[in-house]
Amino acid sequence: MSLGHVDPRPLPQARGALRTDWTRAEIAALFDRPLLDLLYEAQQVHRAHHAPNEVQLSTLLSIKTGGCPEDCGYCAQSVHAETGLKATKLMDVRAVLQAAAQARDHGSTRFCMGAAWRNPKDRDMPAIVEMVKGVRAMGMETCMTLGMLSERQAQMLADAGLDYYNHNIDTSPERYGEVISTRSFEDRLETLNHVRQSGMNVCCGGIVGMGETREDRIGFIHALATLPDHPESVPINALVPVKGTVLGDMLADTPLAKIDDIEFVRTVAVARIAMPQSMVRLSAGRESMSESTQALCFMAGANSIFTGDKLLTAPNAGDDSDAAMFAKFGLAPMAAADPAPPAGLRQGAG
Ligand code: SAM
Ligand code: DTB
Ligand code: SF4
Repeated sequence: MSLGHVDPRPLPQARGALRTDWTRAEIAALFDRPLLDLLYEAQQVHRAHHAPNEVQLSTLLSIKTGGCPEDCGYCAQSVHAETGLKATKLMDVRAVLQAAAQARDHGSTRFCMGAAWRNPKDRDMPAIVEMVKGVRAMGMETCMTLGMLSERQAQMLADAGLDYYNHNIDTSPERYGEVISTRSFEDRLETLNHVRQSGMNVCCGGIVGMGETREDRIGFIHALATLPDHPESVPINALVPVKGTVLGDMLADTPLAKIDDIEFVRTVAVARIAMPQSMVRLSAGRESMSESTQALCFMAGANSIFTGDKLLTAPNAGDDSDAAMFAKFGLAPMAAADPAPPAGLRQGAG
Protein backbone atom coordinates (compact mmCIF):
# COMPACT_ATOMS: atom_id res chain seq x y z
CA MET A 1 0.00 0.00 0.00
CA SER A 2 1.38 3.47 -0.82
CA LEU A 3 1.55 5.77 2.19
CA GLY A 4 1.50 9.55 2.07
CA HIS A 5 1.22 9.61 -1.72
CA VAL A 6 -1.63 11.49 -3.33
CA ASP A 7 -2.39 10.58 -6.90
CA PRO A 8 -4.11 13.59 -8.51
CA ARG A 9 -5.18 11.66 -11.61
CA PRO A 10 -8.83 10.70 -11.88
CA LEU A 11 -9.70 7.02 -11.76
CA PRO A 12 -9.74 5.37 -15.19
CA GLN A 13 -13.49 4.82 -15.44
CA ALA A 14 -15.83 7.62 -16.44
CA ARG A 15 -17.84 8.45 -13.33
CA GLY A 16 -21.38 7.20 -13.76
CA ALA A 17 -20.66 4.54 -16.36
CA LEU A 18 -21.51 0.98 -15.38
CA ARG A 19 -18.63 -1.32 -16.15
CA THR A 20 -18.68 -5.09 -15.97
CA ASP A 21 -15.22 -5.49 -17.51
CA TRP A 22 -13.16 -4.64 -14.42
CA THR A 23 -9.80 -6.34 -14.26
CA ARG A 24 -8.47 -7.74 -11.02
CA ALA A 25 -5.55 -5.32 -11.31
CA GLU A 26 -7.96 -2.37 -11.40
CA ILE A 27 -9.81 -3.62 -8.33
CA ALA A 28 -6.47 -4.21 -6.58
CA ALA A 29 -5.39 -0.66 -7.45
CA LEU A 30 -8.56 0.72 -5.85
CA PHE A 31 -7.84 -1.20 -2.65
CA ASP A 32 -4.27 0.19 -2.70
CA ARG A 33 -5.25 3.83 -2.97
CA PRO A 34 -4.49 6.20 -0.12
CA LEU A 35 -7.49 5.91 2.19
CA LEU A 36 -8.60 9.52 1.84
CA ASP A 37 -8.42 9.41 -1.96
CA LEU A 38 -10.42 6.18 -1.95
CA LEU A 39 -13.09 7.62 0.33
CA TYR A 40 -13.27 10.84 -1.68
CA GLU A 41 -13.74 8.94 -4.92
CA ALA A 42 -16.31 6.59 -3.36
CA GLN A 43 -18.24 9.55 -1.99
CA GLN A 44 -18.25 11.27 -5.39
CA VAL A 45 -19.49 8.12 -7.11
CA HIS A 46 -22.06 7.69 -4.37
CA ARG A 47 -23.42 11.24 -4.72
CA ALA A 48 -23.67 10.88 -8.50
CA HIS A 49 -26.11 7.97 -8.07
CA HIS A 50 -27.73 8.10 -4.63
CA ALA A 51 -29.22 10.51 -2.13
CA PRO A 52 -26.19 11.21 0.08
CA ASN A 53 -27.88 11.26 3.48
CA GLU A 54 -30.44 8.51 3.06
CA VAL A 55 -30.09 4.93 4.20
CA GLN A 56 -32.49 2.12 3.43
CA LEU A 57 -33.78 0.19 6.43
CA SER A 58 -34.50 -3.51 6.00
CA THR A 59 -35.74 -5.99 8.55
CA LEU A 60 -34.76 -9.64 8.53
CA LEU A 61 -36.85 -12.55 9.65
CA SER A 62 -35.72 -16.14 9.86
CA ILE A 63 -38.76 -18.02 8.56
CA LYS A 64 -37.04 -21.39 8.96
CA THR A 65 -34.15 -21.64 11.40
CA GLY A 66 -31.32 -24.17 11.79
CA GLY A 67 -30.91 -27.77 10.73
CA CYS A 68 -29.40 -26.81 7.36
CA PRO A 69 -27.57 -29.66 5.58
CA GLU A 70 -24.98 -27.30 4.01
CA ASP A 71 -21.57 -26.96 5.66
CA CYS A 72 -20.88 -23.21 5.32
CA GLY A 73 -18.01 -22.69 7.77
CA TYR A 74 -19.34 -19.37 9.07
CA CYS A 75 -22.94 -20.37 9.73
CA ALA A 76 -24.57 -21.13 13.06
CA GLN A 77 -27.50 -22.80 11.27
CA SER A 78 -25.56 -25.63 9.67
CA VAL A 79 -26.08 -29.15 11.07
CA HIS A 80 -22.30 -29.43 10.86
CA ALA A 81 -21.88 -26.66 13.46
CA GLU A 82 -22.11 -27.34 17.17
CA THR A 83 -23.99 -24.26 18.20
CA GLY A 84 -26.91 -25.84 20.04
CA LEU A 85 -29.31 -23.87 17.86
CA LYS A 86 -32.78 -25.39 17.87
CA ALA A 87 -34.05 -26.22 14.38
CA THR A 88 -37.57 -25.03 13.57
CA LYS A 89 -40.11 -25.79 10.86
CA LEU A 90 -41.18 -23.22 8.28
CA MET A 91 -43.19 -20.50 10.07
CA ASP A 92 -46.82 -20.19 9.18
CA VAL A 93 -47.89 -17.43 6.84
CA ARG A 94 -49.92 -15.51 9.43
CA ALA A 95 -47.02 -15.24 11.87
CA VAL A 96 -44.72 -14.01 9.08
CA LEU A 97 -47.22 -11.32 8.06
CA GLN A 98 -47.56 -10.20 11.69
CA ALA A 99 -43.78 -9.77 11.94
CA ALA A 100 -43.79 -7.84 8.65
CA ALA A 101 -46.50 -5.46 9.89
CA GLN A 102 -44.43 -4.80 13.01
CA ALA A 103 -41.32 -4.09 10.91
CA ARG A 104 -43.29 -1.67 8.73
CA ASP A 105 -44.55 0.12 11.85
CA HIS A 106 -40.91 0.52 12.94
CA GLY A 107 -40.06 2.31 9.69
CA SER A 108 -38.69 -0.57 7.65
CA THR A 109 -39.37 -0.36 3.93
CA ARG A 110 -37.96 -3.75 3.03
CA PHE A 111 -38.70 -7.10 4.58
CA CYS A 112 -36.22 -9.92 4.02
CA MET A 113 -37.17 -13.50 4.79
CA GLY A 114 -34.45 -16.13 5.18
CA ALA A 115 -34.63 -19.91 5.40
CA ALA A 116 -31.88 -22.31 6.44
CA TRP A 117 -32.27 -24.52 3.41
CA ARG A 118 -29.97 -25.89 0.74
CA ASN A 119 -32.96 -25.22 -1.52
CA PRO A 120 -36.72 -24.96 -1.08
CA LYS A 121 -38.77 -28.10 -1.67
CA ASP A 122 -41.63 -27.79 -4.12
CA ARG A 123 -44.09 -28.51 -1.31
CA ASP A 124 -42.88 -25.34 0.50
CA MET A 125 -43.56 -23.08 -2.47
CA PRO A 126 -47.29 -22.34 -1.94
CA ALA A 127 -46.65 -20.96 1.57
CA ILE A 128 -43.61 -19.01 0.35
CA VAL A 129 -45.69 -17.48 -2.45
CA GLU A 130 -48.39 -16.44 0.06
CA MET A 131 -45.74 -14.75 2.23
CA VAL A 132 -44.44 -12.73 -0.72
CA LYS A 133 -47.92 -11.63 -1.76
CA GLY A 134 -48.93 -10.74 1.80
CA VAL A 135 -45.83 -8.64 2.57
CA ARG A 136 -46.07 -6.88 -0.77
CA ALA A 137 -49.71 -6.03 -0.11
CA MET A 138 -48.48 -4.10 2.97
CA GLY A 139 -46.49 -1.78 0.69
CA MET A 140 -43.05 -3.10 1.58
CA GLU A 141 -40.35 -4.31 -0.76
CA THR A 142 -39.83 -8.03 -0.45
CA CYS A 143 -36.64 -10.04 -0.37
CA MET A 144 -36.04 -13.73 0.22
CA THR A 145 -33.04 -15.94 0.69
CA LEU A 146 -33.89 -19.63 0.54
CA GLY A 147 -30.80 -21.23 -0.96
CA MET A 148 -30.51 -22.62 -4.46
CA LEU A 149 -33.46 -22.17 -6.84
CA SER A 150 -34.46 -24.06 -9.94
CA GLU A 151 -35.47 -22.03 -12.95
CA ARG A 152 -39.10 -22.88 -12.22
CA GLN A 153 -38.93 -21.86 -8.56
CA ALA A 154 -37.31 -18.55 -9.49
CA GLN A 155 -40.14 -17.90 -11.92
CA MET A 156 -42.77 -18.74 -9.29
CA LEU A 157 -41.23 -16.21 -6.91
CA ALA A 158 -41.01 -13.57 -9.64
CA ASP A 159 -44.65 -14.18 -10.57
CA ALA A 160 -45.65 -13.80 -6.91
CA GLY A 161 -44.05 -10.34 -7.00
CA LEU A 162 -40.81 -10.98 -5.07
CA ASP A 163 -38.67 -7.88 -5.58
CA TYR A 164 -35.21 -9.21 -4.62
CA TYR A 165 -33.60 -12.61 -4.17
CA ASN A 166 -30.51 -12.78 -1.96
CA HIS A 167 -27.89 -15.36 -2.86
CA ASN A 168 -24.32 -14.58 -1.87
CA ILE A 169 -21.07 -15.62 -3.53
CA ASP A 170 -19.63 -15.06 -0.04
CA THR A 171 -15.93 -14.87 -0.96
CA SER A 172 -13.49 -15.13 -3.87
CA PRO A 173 -13.89 -18.05 -6.30
CA GLU A 174 -10.47 -19.34 -5.10
CA ARG A 175 -11.38 -19.34 -1.41
CA TYR A 176 -14.91 -20.66 -1.83
CA GLY A 177 -14.03 -24.36 -1.53
CA GLU A 178 -12.24 -23.77 1.78
CA VAL A 179 -15.36 -22.27 3.33
CA ILE A 180 -18.11 -24.48 1.86
CA SER A 181 -17.79 -27.99 0.42
CA THR A 182 -21.42 -29.03 -0.10
CA ARG A 183 -21.95 -26.76 -3.12
CA SER A 184 -19.71 -24.96 -5.56
CA PHE A 185 -19.18 -21.39 -6.67
CA GLU A 186 -20.67 -22.42 -10.02
CA ASP A 187 -23.84 -23.66 -8.26
CA ARG A 188 -24.18 -20.16 -6.82
CA LEU A 189 -23.77 -18.57 -10.25
CA GLU A 190 -26.40 -20.90 -11.68
CA THR A 191 -29.02 -19.79 -9.16
CA LEU A 192 -28.06 -16.15 -9.69
CA ASN A 193 -28.63 -16.70 -13.38
CA HIS A 194 -32.08 -18.20 -12.75
CA VAL A 195 -32.95 -15.22 -10.55
CA ARG A 196 -31.76 -12.76 -13.19
CA GLN A 197 -33.60 -14.54 -16.00
CA SER A 198 -36.84 -14.53 -13.99
CA GLY A 199 -36.77 -10.71 -13.92
CA MET A 200 -36.23 -10.35 -10.15
CA ASN A 201 -33.62 -8.01 -8.77
CA VAL A 202 -30.44 -9.69 -7.57
CA CYS A 203 -29.05 -9.20 -4.06
CA CYS A 204 -25.57 -10.72 -3.91
CA GLY A 205 -22.56 -10.08 -1.72
CA GLY A 206 -20.56 -11.89 0.88
CA ILE A 207 -18.57 -11.89 4.07
CA VAL A 208 -15.26 -10.31 4.98
CA GLY A 209 -13.30 -11.18 8.08
CA MET A 210 -13.24 -14.94 7.48
CA GLY A 211 -9.44 -14.95 7.73
CA GLU A 212 -9.17 -14.29 4.00
CA THR A 213 -6.38 -12.33 2.35
CA ARG A 214 -6.59 -8.94 0.62
CA GLU A 215 -6.29 -10.93 -2.64
CA ASP A 216 -9.48 -12.80 -1.71
CA ARG A 217 -11.32 -9.55 -1.03
CA ILE A 218 -10.14 -8.31 -4.43
CA GLY A 219 -11.38 -11.54 -6.05
CA PHE A 220 -14.69 -11.25 -4.21
CA ILE A 221 -15.46 -7.70 -5.39
CA HIS A 222 -14.08 -8.49 -8.85
CA ALA A 223 -16.44 -11.48 -9.16
CA LEU A 224 -19.45 -9.33 -8.22
CA ALA A 225 -18.52 -6.40 -10.45
CA THR A 226 -17.95 -8.63 -13.49
CA LEU A 227 -21.25 -10.52 -13.30
CA PRO A 228 -23.18 -9.97 -16.57
CA ASP A 229 -25.14 -7.28 -14.65
CA HIS A 230 -24.25 -5.76 -11.30
CA PRO A 231 -26.44 -7.02 -8.46
CA GLU A 232 -28.95 -4.30 -7.57
CA SER A 233 -28.10 -4.90 -3.93
CA VAL A 234 -24.70 -5.88 -2.49
CA PRO A 235 -24.61 -6.97 1.15
CA ILE A 236 -21.17 -6.74 2.75
CA ASN A 237 -21.21 -8.77 5.96
CA ALA A 238 -18.48 -8.72 8.59
CA LEU A 239 -18.17 -12.23 9.95
CA VAL A 240 -20.08 -12.71 13.19
CA PRO A 241 -17.83 -15.33 14.75
CA VAL A 242 -20.02 -17.95 16.39
CA LYS A 243 -18.59 -20.53 18.78
CA GLY A 244 -19.16 -24.03 17.44
CA THR A 245 -18.85 -23.01 13.76
CA VAL A 246 -15.71 -23.97 11.86
CA LEU A 247 -14.63 -20.36 11.30
CA GLY A 248 -15.75 -19.06 14.68
CA ASP A 249 -13.61 -21.69 16.40
CA MET A 250 -10.69 -21.45 13.99
CA LEU A 251 -10.35 -17.67 14.29
CA ALA A 252 -11.12 -17.38 18.02
CA ASP A 253 -8.26 -15.81 19.99
CA THR A 254 -6.23 -15.17 16.83
CA PRO A 255 -5.44 -11.75 15.34
CA LEU A 256 -7.80 -12.70 12.49
CA ALA A 257 -10.81 -12.92 14.86
CA LYS A 258 -11.94 -9.47 13.74
CA ILE A 259 -11.41 -7.78 10.39
CA ASP A 260 -9.43 -4.57 10.60
CA ASP A 261 -11.97 -1.72 10.56
CA ILE A 262 -10.17 0.25 7.87
CA GLU A 263 -9.85 -2.81 5.63
CA PHE A 264 -13.60 -3.31 5.99
CA VAL A 265 -14.21 0.35 5.06
CA ARG A 266 -11.93 -0.06 2.03
CA THR A 267 -13.96 -3.09 0.90
CA VAL A 268 -17.18 -1.05 1.09
CA ALA A 269 -15.58 1.84 -0.84
CA VAL A 270 -14.26 -0.43 -3.59
CA ALA A 271 -17.69 -2.07 -3.92
CA ARG A 272 -19.27 1.38 -4.25
CA ILE A 273 -16.84 2.53 -6.95
CA ALA A 274 -16.98 -0.72 -8.91
CA MET A 275 -20.80 -0.97 -8.74
CA PRO A 276 -21.99 2.66 -8.71
CA GLN A 277 -25.74 2.11 -8.95
CA SER A 278 -26.06 -0.80 -6.51
CA MET A 279 -27.35 -0.46 -3.00
CA VAL A 280 -24.38 -1.40 -0.82
CA ARG A 281 -25.62 -2.90 2.40
CA LEU A 282 -23.69 -2.78 5.64
CA SER A 283 -25.02 -6.11 6.85
CA ALA A 284 -23.98 -8.54 9.61
CA GLY A 285 -21.38 -7.45 12.14
CA ARG A 286 -22.59 -3.90 12.85
CA GLU A 287 -23.27 -4.84 16.43
CA SER A 288 -19.57 -5.02 17.16
CA MET A 289 -18.65 -1.99 15.01
CA SER A 290 -18.08 1.43 16.52
CA GLU A 291 -20.21 4.36 15.37
CA SER A 292 -17.06 5.89 13.90
CA THR A 293 -16.44 2.84 11.72
CA GLN A 294 -20.06 2.84 10.60
CA ALA A 295 -19.75 6.56 9.76
CA LEU A 296 -16.76 5.74 7.56
CA CYS A 297 -18.77 2.96 5.89
CA PHE A 298 -21.56 5.42 5.06
CA MET A 299 -18.92 7.85 3.79
CA ALA A 300 -17.55 4.99 1.67
CA GLY A 301 -20.96 4.53 0.05
CA ALA A 302 -22.93 2.09 2.18
CA ASN A 303 -26.59 3.08 1.98
CA SER A 304 -28.57 0.22 3.44
CA ILE A 305 -28.62 -1.56 6.81
CA PHE A 306 -30.56 -4.20 8.69
CA THR A 307 -32.52 -2.83 11.62
CA GLY A 308 -33.91 -4.55 14.70
CA ASP A 309 -32.34 -6.50 17.55
CA LYS A 310 -31.74 -9.65 15.55
CA LEU A 311 -30.43 -10.64 12.12
CA LEU A 312 -31.42 -14.24 11.37
CA THR A 313 -29.98 -15.79 14.53
CA ALA A 314 -27.21 -13.34 15.50
CA PRO A 315 -27.75 -10.14 17.48
CA ASN A 316 -27.99 -6.82 15.63
CA ALA A 317 -27.42 -3.22 16.72
CA GLY A 318 -31.09 -2.59 17.62
CA ASP A 319 -33.59 0.16 16.76
CA ASP A 320 -32.78 2.50 19.65
CA SER A 321 -29.05 2.66 19.07
CA ASP A 322 -29.60 3.02 15.32
CA ALA A 323 -32.10 5.87 15.83
CA ALA A 324 -29.54 7.64 18.03
CA MET A 325 -26.79 7.07 15.47
CA PHE A 326 -28.96 8.36 12.60
CA ALA A 327 -29.81 11.49 14.62
CA LYS A 328 -26.12 12.07 15.38
CA PHE A 329 -25.14 11.67 11.70
CA GLY A 330 -28.17 13.53 10.27
CA LEU A 331 -29.11 10.44 8.26
CA ALA A 332 -32.69 9.82 7.19
CA PRO A 333 -34.36 6.48 6.49
CA MET A 334 -34.98 6.02 2.78
CA ALA A 335 -38.63 6.07 1.77
CA ALA A 336 -40.07 2.94 0.15
CA ALA A 337 -39.28 3.25 -3.52
CA ASP A 338 -40.42 1.38 -6.52
CA PRO A 339 -37.89 -1.39 -6.78
CA ALA A 340 -35.10 -0.77 -9.29
CA PRO A 341 -35.99 -2.02 -12.75
CA PRO A 342 -34.21 -5.20 -13.80
CA ALA A 343 -30.61 -4.55 -14.79
CA GLY A 344 -31.19 -4.81 -18.53
CA LEU A 345 -33.48 -1.77 -18.40
CA ARG A 346 -31.11 0.49 -16.48
CA GLN A 347 -29.26 3.27 -18.20
CA GLY A 348 -25.74 2.27 -19.16
CA ALA A 349 -26.18 -1.32 -18.03
CA GLY A 350 -23.93 -3.62 -19.92
N1 SAM B 1 -29.49 -20.62 3.36
C1 SAM B 1 -29.47 -19.59 2.43
C2 SAM B 1 -28.17 -19.42 1.75
O1 SAM B 1 -27.13 -19.63 2.37
O2 SAM B 1 -28.17 -19.04 0.58
C3 SAM B 1 -29.91 -18.26 2.99
C4 SAM B 1 -29.54 -17.82 4.37
S1 SAM B 1 -27.83 -17.50 4.71
C5 SAM B 1 -27.82 -17.33 6.43
C6 SAM B 1 -27.56 -15.89 4.03
C7 SAM B 1 -26.17 -15.29 4.16
O3 SAM B 1 -25.92 -14.88 5.49
C8 SAM B 1 -24.98 -16.16 3.83
O4 SAM B 1 -24.76 -16.29 2.47
C9 SAM B 1 -23.85 -15.40 4.49
O5 SAM B 1 -23.28 -14.48 3.59
C10 SAM B 1 -24.54 -14.66 5.64
N2 SAM B 1 -24.10 -15.17 6.95
C11 SAM B 1 -24.46 -16.33 7.52
N3 SAM B 1 -23.85 -16.49 8.71
C12 SAM B 1 -23.08 -15.40 8.91
C13 SAM B 1 -22.19 -14.99 9.94
N4 SAM B 1 -21.96 -15.73 11.02
N5 SAM B 1 -21.56 -13.80 9.81
C14 SAM B 1 -21.78 -13.04 8.71
N6 SAM B 1 -22.60 -13.38 7.70
C15 SAM B 1 -23.23 -14.54 7.79
C1 DTB C 1 -26.86 -11.28 3.99
O1 DTB C 1 -25.93 -11.15 3.18
N1 DTB C 1 -26.79 -11.01 5.28
C2 DTB C 1 -28.03 -11.33 5.94
C3 DTB C 1 -28.95 -11.64 4.74
N2 DTB C 1 -28.06 -11.70 3.65
C4 DTB C 1 -29.88 -12.76 4.80
C5 DTB C 1 -27.88 -12.45 6.91
C6 DTB C 1 -26.83 -12.25 7.92
C7 DTB C 1 -26.87 -13.43 8.85
C8 DTB C 1 -25.99 -13.25 10.02
C9 DTB C 1 -25.90 -14.45 10.87
C10 DTB C 1 -27.16 -14.87 11.56
O2 DTB C 1 -28.02 -14.05 11.89
O3 DTB C 1 -27.27 -16.07 11.80
FE1 SF4 D 1 -27.43 -23.25 5.32
FE2 SF4 D 1 -27.42 -20.79 4.34
FE3 SF4 D 1 -26.28 -21.33 6.72
FE4 SF4 D 1 -25.12 -22.20 4.51
S1 SF4 D 1 -25.45 -20.05 5.07
S2 SF4 D 1 -25.47 -23.40 6.37
S3 SF4 D 1 -26.90 -22.66 3.23
S4 SF4 D 1 -28.42 -21.47 6.22
